[in-house]
Amino acid sequence: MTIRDAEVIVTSPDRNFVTLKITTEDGVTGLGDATLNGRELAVVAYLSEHVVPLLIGADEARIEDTWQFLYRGAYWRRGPVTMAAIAAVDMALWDIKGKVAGLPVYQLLGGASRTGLLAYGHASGKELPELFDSVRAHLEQGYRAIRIQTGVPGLHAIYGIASQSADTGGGTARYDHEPARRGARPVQEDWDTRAYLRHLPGVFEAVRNEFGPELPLLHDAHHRSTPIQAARLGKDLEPYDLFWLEDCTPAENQEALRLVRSHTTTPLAIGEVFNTAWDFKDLIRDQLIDYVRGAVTHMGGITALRKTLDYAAMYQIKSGMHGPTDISPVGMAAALHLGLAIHNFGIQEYMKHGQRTDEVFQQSFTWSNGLLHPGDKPGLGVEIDLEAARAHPYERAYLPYNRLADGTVHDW
Ligand code: CS2
Ligand code: MG
Repeated sequence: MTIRDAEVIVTSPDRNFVTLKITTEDGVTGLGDATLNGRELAVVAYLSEHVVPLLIGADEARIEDTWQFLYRGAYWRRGPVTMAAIAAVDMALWDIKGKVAGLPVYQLLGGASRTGLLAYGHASGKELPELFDSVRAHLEQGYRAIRIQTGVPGLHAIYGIASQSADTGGGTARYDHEPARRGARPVQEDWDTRAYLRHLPGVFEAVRNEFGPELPLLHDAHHRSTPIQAARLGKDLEPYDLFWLEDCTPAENQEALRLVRSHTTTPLAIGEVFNTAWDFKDLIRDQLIDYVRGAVTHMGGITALRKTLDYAAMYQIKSGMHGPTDISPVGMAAALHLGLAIHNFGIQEYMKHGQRTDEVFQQSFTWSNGLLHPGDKPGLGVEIDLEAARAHPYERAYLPYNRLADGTVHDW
């Protein structure tokens, strides 16, 4: 068979999503997620101008060869835009291969290695009472692991916390769908690492005192500390036995993790902003991390992330696939199929999409008793309602950015 058509679909139910729909000459369709939060139209252009024309007439069964052609044939390699575009093609071809075989993708990847996937949710609160309520709400929803994010005294709007703010009319911006306070121009948030480092250990002591020592707790430091600050944070959090400390320091400089690692035994998760195995190579080889945070959508697809995770498995490093709501239901489904099949699965991030998103994307995954499962529909198990998608046109929405008290731009 060959590819007859490839359509790039942009829709914005609860937020912007970019979806690639490939159709074979026999009418078999496959979906791929190409969503790059805040830079969606760059991927749309890359797909529309430089990928879709090359797919028409290609053999959809040749997934590896197509991946290598799109990666090496472009000459210019790597980067979030290129790899999200390749990821969408890869996911769509796996979706098609599963439908043609009559098997869910995880069966094509070697079958299930577990009954379900441990998931973690995002508890947040500006202060402890609100945070505790959020933890309880997530426990009631069945989460067996919970990420803890709080406000910081003296700071007005920071990542991970729904915030009262003028630009949301004074109402509390909804965090539960993704980083709040997004607009057609990047919204400025504030940051003070020393205040954060002073405050956070006390938050985890209070959470442990309230919820006990067993509950797996995670925290996302979101790239904001220097290596030595990250080392101090990891050390200060050791008494609270975190499941992981995420993005403790910007990791383009992979050497930085060597310094952090030398000071703390707190498990480290890195890589949601990475897009190829090469970004992870030294971190894995030198065992500087414990979890690979790569997302199928950003890492070039199932084919590429599987290879990265197989390499990580040699060092007993596990998956911790990125799964906020800016990973579409298609990208999430791909993560669940891959996570079910690999041996070194660690944990899956799971922020529930909104109702409008669920109306656009018909999904077949299950979430019960704290575990996710991709379902057994052939392929990825997700379909898109084009009419519903068209009812939610794209709207420009950038992620916030940070400035320090002296006005210096800082990692968000
Ligand atoms: C966060 C993300 O979920 C996480 O771990 O780092 O919400 C991140 O802020 C967004 O995906 C950025 O688009
Ligand atoms: Mg993160």
